[in-house]
Amino acid sequence: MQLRGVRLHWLKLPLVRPFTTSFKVQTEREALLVEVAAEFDDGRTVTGWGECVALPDPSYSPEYADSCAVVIERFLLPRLRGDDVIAETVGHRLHRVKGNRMAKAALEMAVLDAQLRHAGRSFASYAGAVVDRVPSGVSVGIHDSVGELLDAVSGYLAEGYVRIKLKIQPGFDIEPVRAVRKLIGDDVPLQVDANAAYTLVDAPHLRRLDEFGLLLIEQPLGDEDMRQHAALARQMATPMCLDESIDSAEAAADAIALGAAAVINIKAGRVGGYLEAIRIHDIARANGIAVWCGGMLETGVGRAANAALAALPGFTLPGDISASDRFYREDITEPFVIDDGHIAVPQTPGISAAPDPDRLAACRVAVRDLPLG
Ligand code: OSB
Ligand code: MG
Repeated sequence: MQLRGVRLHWLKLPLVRPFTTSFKVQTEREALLVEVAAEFDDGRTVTGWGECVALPDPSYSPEYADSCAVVIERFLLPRLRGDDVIAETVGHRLHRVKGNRMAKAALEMAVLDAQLRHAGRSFASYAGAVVDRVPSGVSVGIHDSVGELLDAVSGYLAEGYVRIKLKIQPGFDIEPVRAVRKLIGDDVPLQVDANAAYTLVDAPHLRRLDEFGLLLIEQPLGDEDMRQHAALARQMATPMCLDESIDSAEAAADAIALGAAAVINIKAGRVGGYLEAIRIHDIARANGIAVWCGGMLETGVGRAANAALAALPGFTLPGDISASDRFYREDITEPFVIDDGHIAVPQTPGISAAPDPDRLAACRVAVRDLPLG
């Protein structure tokens, strides 16, 4: 294919309620979408969509939405000139640009979307999905009081979510987890995510989480602290799961070899794209390491892709793939709904769900057509 047009859309969607993590309070999602027009050898031009998962500031990752926009325009697009662009070689063509994986992922996703739409093939079929619906977990933010947290968790359980993930931070950890475990009983899968808020000196404190029968503890230590995570894993019974630390298949292989990860949270954006995400799935599966699909408050555009990725056989734990209304009163695509604790795997051609033009226009705060050179 040949890229004939690339357009960036900056959107703002209000959240149904604030989402607080150890690093930030979010009250709205500032989303960045990549739209490509791809012309194929048969003369057909097909539109593809990608969602960039970067946040508006470098609080979760070094990348942020505007850095991604600049990198896409200045450094990535010039490497995708010519008529021989295919999704499977985008990663290779962009390899000399270091890092910037969220920017790369968004562009590769848009190219792959166009390619699959042109071929009339769903991403689920392309990637090797083995189920047509995936269990739906919910990520619950930090609350001002344990009482408010319990109300939130009760509400999500009533909606059918099959797994609860609690955000924790120093000062909001042992007692909230104890209270939630007591509320939900021993049978509901429960896990925690610290978003890198602790250090290894907190090991004795974090060990107190072992009594709650958690599925896993996600990224307690810093992004670069692979060896420290391995040390902490040896001191805890709760399985160690990495998120921020895993930015590539190589990092996943290292984490597994080091004993730093018994479980991996896979986010395609964080690792440079859905194709790298599949490679991490394959490495983990070959090593008997469980993976699950993380989320970044995606709009329906990216949520569609996550639901299909999570249908691969190694995704043996429920993902952060909630219904659209977990975050948005109105999504920009057909909303994803929770049915009997599950989200349906999209079977339509492409990897993304295309945004509704009216919703796109209503949520858009900026748009830019990028020069193709
Ligand atoms: O650490 O998994 C995380 C959201 C933004 C940034 C980081 C994380 C999260 C979540 C939300 O936990 C997951 C979701 O989209 O449901
Ligand atoms: Mg996380």
